[in-house]
Amino acid sequence: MSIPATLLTALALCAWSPAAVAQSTLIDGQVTKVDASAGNITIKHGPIKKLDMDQGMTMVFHAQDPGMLKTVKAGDKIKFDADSVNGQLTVTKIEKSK
Ligand SMILES: [Cu+2]
Repeated sequence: MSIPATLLTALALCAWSPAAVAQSTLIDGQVTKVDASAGNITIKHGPIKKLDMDQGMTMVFHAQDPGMLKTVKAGDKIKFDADSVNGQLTVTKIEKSK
């Protein structure tokens, strides 16, 4: 008995797509300031099409989880994701880039 090629292709796509999607949605940036007491982080970032930012800029984001701010410091290069949460621009994910 052999597994149909179409099924193998479907399995391969399922395994592959989450990583591809995650990579394409992260935004390149650099931390310029961390204000842990206010729960804010200032990031110099590139264009963010989904938030209508066609050009790079430096701006303050709210951190979704205050713990995020302990993993980065001013000067760090990061990849991050941001969204508008209750009308506030919020960082939902941060990864240090190498
Ligand atoms: Cu911006």
